[in-house]
Amino acid sequence: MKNINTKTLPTWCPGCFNFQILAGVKNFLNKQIKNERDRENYAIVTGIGCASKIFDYVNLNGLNGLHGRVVPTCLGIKIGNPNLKVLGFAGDGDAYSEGVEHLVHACRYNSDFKYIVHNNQVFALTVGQPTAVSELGFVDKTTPAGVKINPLNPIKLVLASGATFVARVLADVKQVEWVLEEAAKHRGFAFIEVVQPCIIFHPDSDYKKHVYDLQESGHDKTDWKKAIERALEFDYNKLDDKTRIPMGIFYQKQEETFEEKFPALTRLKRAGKGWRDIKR
Ligand SMILES: Cc1ncc(C[n+]2csc(CCOP(=O)(O)OP(=O)(O)O)c2C)c(N)n1
Repeated sequence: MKNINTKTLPTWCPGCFNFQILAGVKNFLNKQIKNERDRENYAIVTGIGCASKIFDYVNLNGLNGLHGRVVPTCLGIKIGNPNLKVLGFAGDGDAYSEGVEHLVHACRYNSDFKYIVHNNQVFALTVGQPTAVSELGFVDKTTPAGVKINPLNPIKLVLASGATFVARVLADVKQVEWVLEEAAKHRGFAFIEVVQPCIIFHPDSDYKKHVYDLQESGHDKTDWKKAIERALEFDYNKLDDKTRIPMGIFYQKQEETFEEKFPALTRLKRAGKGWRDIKR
């Protein structure tokens, strides 16, 4: 992992599930990156928040940008050099509250980058305000009477918006590594939600007891209507005895990518170059 590590010590809380995500990401990159050239082919983009600190712990070129703006930054990089393999990371506040409009269009555009959302159902770095996916009744100092608005269902949203790869996994090293490998094989936009309970501001509500594996259950990931049905099984509200949370790949379809729609980008792709390498 020499190439992938940085010298920066993580400032996440001891025991934070972000460490599992980081380890999964590093395992994935370690298999993909064999030399300096491979490393140069990757770019990392993050927003702001605990999740986004991953930027400092992975030795890749990239941009630690603005809160809520991971998606347009990834798209900008792809337009600048469609050959780069771009990984975007955001918290749920970043992805679903501040930057949700970009997510809708990323699904429509189908640009070939991978978007990983660490969903802890809370604005963690700013110490616990509810996000768009906090459950009804969630209480914090800013919301003492509890959340009164139903949470957004991101899986339903991205499916409805035309995403071509939709997955949800737990913040577990092996699951993160697996889903990144599957997403890497996909040509086009990949939406990956990682359920990552915040041990301080939104503690683990026993997700592990409620999950089941979509692929083991025989789910047909090419069937969009079935994917929607599975998405509706969990509404991000409080878990009860009957709650079952599907995990794995909900949907996958190969479609023309954003880059393939524009001849100039296709030419760059064929030439293995970015704009800055082209003499004008
Ligand atoms: C435009 C903008 N709005 C608000 C903030 C303040 N802010 C910084 S981190 C953060 C919370 C991030 O929460 P989330 O994206 O869910 O990530 P987490 O910390 O939970 O991993 C907020 C609201 C900011 N930096 N910029």
